Amino acid sequence: MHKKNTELGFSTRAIHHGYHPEEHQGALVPPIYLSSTFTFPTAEYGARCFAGEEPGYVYTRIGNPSLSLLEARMADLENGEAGVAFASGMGAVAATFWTFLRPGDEIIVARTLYGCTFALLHHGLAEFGVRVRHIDLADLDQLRAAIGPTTRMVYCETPANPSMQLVDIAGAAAIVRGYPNALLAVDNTYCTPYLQRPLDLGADLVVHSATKYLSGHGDITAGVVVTRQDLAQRLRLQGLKDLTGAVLSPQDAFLLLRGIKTLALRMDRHCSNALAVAQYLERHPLVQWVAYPGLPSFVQYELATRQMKQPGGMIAFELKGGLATGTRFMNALGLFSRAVSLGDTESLAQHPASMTHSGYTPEERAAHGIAEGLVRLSIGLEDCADLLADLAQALDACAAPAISSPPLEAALS
Ligand code: 4LM
Repeated sequence: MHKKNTELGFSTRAIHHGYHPEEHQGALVPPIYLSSTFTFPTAEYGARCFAGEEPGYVYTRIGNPSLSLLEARMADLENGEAGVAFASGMGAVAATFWTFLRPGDEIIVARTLYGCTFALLHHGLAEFGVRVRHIDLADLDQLRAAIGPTTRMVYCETPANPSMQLVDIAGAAAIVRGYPNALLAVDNTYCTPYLQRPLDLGADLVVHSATKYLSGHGDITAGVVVTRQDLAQRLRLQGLKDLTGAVLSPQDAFLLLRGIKTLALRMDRHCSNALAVAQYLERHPLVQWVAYPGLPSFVQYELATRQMKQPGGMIAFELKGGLATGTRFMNALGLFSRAVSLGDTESLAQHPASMTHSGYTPEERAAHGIAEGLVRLSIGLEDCADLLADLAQALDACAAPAISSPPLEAALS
């Protein structure tokens, strides 16, 4: 490649970064290194590899060429120094926590988090002596008041799963920077680096469930962390190698690299479809509220416009009649699949309180901003008119006869 990477467009980097066909028999598409172990030309060379004095590959749990390419590409797309790949998003989250937190440390986390991240914090770390403190990170004054010398990490998702609440990453980073022992880690799963780059805004670590938009096709589980070289090395040699062992398979790294090539194209379509759906839902008489960062009615609309390139493909909303109506609505959907996960080509609908966030108690959900009747949509890549028609018929099916769905033509114009 002749230009510096930073002068190249996102898709060019997503397709080319770090791969040179001439080093691989001219193969246009990267080969998969299906080898768990690597041979050493001499015993001395092997010993130097183990001592970290030789860069060669040793064993796939520590490194593998298929994983290295994926890690380099993700680091490039996030404008970071180094990436570490994991077998799932939870593998990435767990390694991040176990590597950098010790008993007596404090982690400050946003009010709302993905259910298993919440469970790991409360049923895992808290029981090992880490102090877990939830605050409303949308209010940076709360962070200023809470952070202190024992704070080792500030952790958030933005937008949060499933409430859609945002955190001002640059604002949070400016506060965390005043505490040299503290790291700001941002779960960027909902956005991907195409829509938001937390490291550019001052975060120390970016965590991904690559199972979602990065893969894009719902056929693997994977996770990635991008950060500085020194932190990545600790993540790899402690969090990945020793503490979790959550290594991604080279075959799945191949699928993930393939998905990332079309990320920008897919995200554009996810976003345009989601905006049309959110606008349609907002006008529907059966809808109580809609949270989507692309709607001017979204409480953090100004922050969304500043921080995210586009508003993303995820929508949270609640119907009048709460959970009972929401359940009827979900059961009436035909084209949308009732399924957890997100970021796939297929549109998905799920009910966080009984599914992804059922690890919270009802009291915890109330305290953490997760309405019992909240329905979450992951808007896929289907034709928008078909998605709107499916939503309209499902809403009609659960509405009183006097309420009917607004016409679809306006939503499509
Ligand atoms: C879901 N989410 O919400 P793995 N971080 C975020 C997530 O949404 C998830 C993970 C990490 C859902 C899974 C069933 C913001 C997962 C964990 O599932 O371990 O790749 O990612 O529907």
